[in-house]
Amino acid sequence: MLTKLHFLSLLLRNTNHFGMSKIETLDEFILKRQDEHTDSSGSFSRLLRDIGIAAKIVNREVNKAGLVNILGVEGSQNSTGDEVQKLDVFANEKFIETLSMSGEVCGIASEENMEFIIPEIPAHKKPQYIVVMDPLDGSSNIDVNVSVGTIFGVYKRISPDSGPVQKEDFLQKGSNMVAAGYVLYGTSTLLVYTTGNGVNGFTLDPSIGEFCLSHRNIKMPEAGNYYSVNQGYYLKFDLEMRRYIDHCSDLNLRLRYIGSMVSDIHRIMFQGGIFLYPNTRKYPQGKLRLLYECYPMSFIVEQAGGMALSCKLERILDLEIKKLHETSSIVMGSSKMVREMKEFVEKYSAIN
Ligand code: AHM
Ligand code: MG
Repeated sequence: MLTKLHFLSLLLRNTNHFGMSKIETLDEFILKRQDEHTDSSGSFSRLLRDIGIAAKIVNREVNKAGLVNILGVEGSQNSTGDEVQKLDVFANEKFIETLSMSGEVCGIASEENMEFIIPEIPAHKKPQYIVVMDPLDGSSNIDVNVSVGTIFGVYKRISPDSGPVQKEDFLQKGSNMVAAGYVLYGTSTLLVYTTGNGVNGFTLDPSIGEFCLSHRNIKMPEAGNYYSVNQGYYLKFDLEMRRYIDHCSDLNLRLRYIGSMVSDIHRIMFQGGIFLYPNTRKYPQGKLRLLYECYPMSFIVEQAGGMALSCKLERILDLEIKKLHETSSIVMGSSKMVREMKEFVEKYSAIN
């Protein structure tokens, strides 16, 4: 018979009496973390849970996209001039809708909207959280059934909560983020997030419709065999970046470039490597958006033990931001490799 003590010890080991691991869902994980903070109001936990719900809705749509003919270009252009596809619009709407209804968010900024959004807030609530997001990253992959992702970051507002949020609430450095995460809609759907205390990953189990803890305390290898860059732009990169890319090739590193930052970084999170989106002639300030892409992904990468710098060798999380849709060059990934890239840039910029 299962004694009380035996039962407790199994519980502590997170296994059942058949010796199988107990599944820990995202909601359970969030609640457990919340219980560790006695002063917590639960607002942040509810916000994270709602992000999980929106991700499940988008996942459902991503999976059936081919069937319902939702694929294809909608015809409009997003704020940075890229073509907007139907699934981008859908994902954007679902995230905004879910976050707005949660009552835990006082402002949302999305890569798909020129301006930030102020949700309607129930009279009895004074939410403190701001969410910034790229609802569907890597949208050029949608039509061909290749992985896409969602990126999100969470800030606390800094303006007085007696009135609506202000632009300054959004234009905070990445180092002020209180949480960041991504969802990868790939062969499996994964939600990976950090609140500044390590990184954890949850895989969606479609049979029960829950994100289940699958990757506890993710640590990125210090180095790896992969580099990820759009090599097609090689001639448009600065000399020092070209030299570093030559070096990666000399080392016989494997080039992998999916064209979805979430997917490319996800590989590096587990297998180690380096991801680069340098400034080019077309994008002299880089292409990737600081607020929606670079800050959140850098926060996650640093929390996993990696590094994230601009091509001017500044720490991404310390960069000042002046516009919602500001872009930056970025190099991120395994710490040894990013440090080595830094040495290359220092060496070759000294020569010029
Ligand atoms: P998106 O958010 O509009 O999809 O664009 C961002 C994507 C990144 O995921 C990816 O790293 C990059 O753009 C790919 O750009 P390129 O096709 O210029 O290599
Ligand atoms: Mg993007």
